[in-house]
Amino acid sequence: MLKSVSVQTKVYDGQKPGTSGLRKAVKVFQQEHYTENFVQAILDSLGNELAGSTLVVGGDGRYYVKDAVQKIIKIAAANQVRKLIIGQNGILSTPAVSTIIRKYKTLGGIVLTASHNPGGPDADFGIKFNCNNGGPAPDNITNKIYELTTTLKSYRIVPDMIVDISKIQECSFQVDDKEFTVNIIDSVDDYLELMKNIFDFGSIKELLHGNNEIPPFKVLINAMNGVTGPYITRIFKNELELEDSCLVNSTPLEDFGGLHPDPNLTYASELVTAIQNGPYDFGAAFDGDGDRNMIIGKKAFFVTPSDSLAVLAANLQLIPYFQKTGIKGLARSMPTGAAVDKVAAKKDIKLFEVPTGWKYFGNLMDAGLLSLCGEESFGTGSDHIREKDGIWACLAWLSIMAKLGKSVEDILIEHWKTYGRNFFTRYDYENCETDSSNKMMKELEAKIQKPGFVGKEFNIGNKSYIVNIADNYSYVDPVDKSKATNQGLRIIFTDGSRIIFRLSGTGSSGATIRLYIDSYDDDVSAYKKITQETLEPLVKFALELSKLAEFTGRQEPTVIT
Ligand code: VG1
Ligand code: CO
Repeated sequence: MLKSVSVQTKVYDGQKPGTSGLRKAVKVFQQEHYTENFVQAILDSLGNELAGSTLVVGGDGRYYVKDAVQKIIKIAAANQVRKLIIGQNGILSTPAVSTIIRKYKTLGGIVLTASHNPGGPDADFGIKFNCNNGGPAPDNITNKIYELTTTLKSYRIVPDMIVDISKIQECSFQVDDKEFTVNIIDSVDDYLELMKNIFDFGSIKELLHGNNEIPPFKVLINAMNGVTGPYITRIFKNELELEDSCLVNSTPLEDFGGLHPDPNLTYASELVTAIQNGPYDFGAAFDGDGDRNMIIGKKAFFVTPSDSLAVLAANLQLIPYFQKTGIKGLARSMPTGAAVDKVAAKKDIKLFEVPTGWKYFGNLMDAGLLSLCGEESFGTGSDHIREKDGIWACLAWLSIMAKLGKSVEDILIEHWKTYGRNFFTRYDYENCETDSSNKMMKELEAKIQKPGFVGKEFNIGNKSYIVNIADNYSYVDPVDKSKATNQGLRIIFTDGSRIIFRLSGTGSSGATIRLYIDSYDDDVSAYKKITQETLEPLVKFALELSKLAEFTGRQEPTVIT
């Protein structure tokens, strides 16, 4: 029989989860007791429900995942958890964790990932807790976890427990007279089963391989050395019978092969170049933990995530899952381009706007109000789980294309002709100095909230804009009435154009300033326009108004999407 012991610890400051879990440098997590403290706080936050519970554990395969899994096994065993379900080698994509929590009705899950942040001994790690609905813990729970970390005096652990997580197996132990079970499962099985229930794999297969009348549809899929490797291999190679050469970077690596596993035009340039120069009709890339996606068409025609959401919304009825469930509602995060709003209005579907972060969609889905949602940050998903889901988005696009029989570009152009076009861009200024970034935001907030700012007219480019709303965005959840404040500075003009400034909540050091611009154009020739040219005057105005260069010393953004 194994025995648990209590270990004295000291409080670490700053264990406050951000937009999506606690993210810090690996070196920070490797400090003595640091990871243990946070895991103990997660378990303590579950109160009476913890004893006898089942939890899911898995991560994106980055450096330190395996160490963290072993620590979690030891701590969970000592805290009367009855069972852990763990992905083989610690591998589970974020959407797979959500799937497994829901399928086996567990109390929740611990996700080991820093998502799109680089991995390796000198890069980032992260820990996130998901609740029994399969979704990221909401603010009241992450606040509770944080509170617990500030007073923690000790944690419980079973020092002698070791489980071989490389083998699919179920093993049971006696710990302090109670049974404790660890079930190491195949990382892909449950997720694959869900995808097969949602989509018509037969029609996707026909699209990909062609038939007597249509040529094969050539795709290139890039896992960016992240967790989606085994998933795309099973789905696209084994099930849909694509050749090996259609899948790139499909082995999860602890340092993502040095890549920044963030699927956008800057960091997924390898995919963009390959599609630009190759015979491909379609390309997709995913982030480290598999919840983000980028979709591009022939010659690397780029689909902005805001447009991707709108196109999926307009064509959702072509996917078997939604034929069964109906379309209950649509939603986007506040900074996301408002293209989906036009679809909702035309189809008379309810639309919700929530703060940045997937955790804000969960309540709406649980209440049966929401079917499809997305974020401008390359996140798209539906109520099949409670996380955004990169591979799901790719399969959704392929399903729609199989039915419509059109190219990505033609689908977009037709969409813009029907609904008008929202031009959207995001400028990221990564790793700025924290104090000066905060100061910039504070000053900007004061400026836009001065009496007279609303109603003011500005000549920007060759257009005149009148400020309609200027505020610091806050949100009241329509289901449980919880409030989220300080979610970004908004300047909204009477024509619907929007300028938004936010500080990122996922960085591991310094501050990242995000500037989002969204502007609607219903001119029939809007489809011919170029986004960056179109939005340049609004960008320039936003930078001058905020004095960003003055505060941060940055002339250029790190990333433009
Ligand atoms: C970013 C994105 C946000 C996303 C979050 C987590 O947050 O803007 O839309 O939900 O990352 O995505 P922030 O606070 O840095 O802007 V992931 O793929 O890290 O789970
Ligand atoms: Co992610």
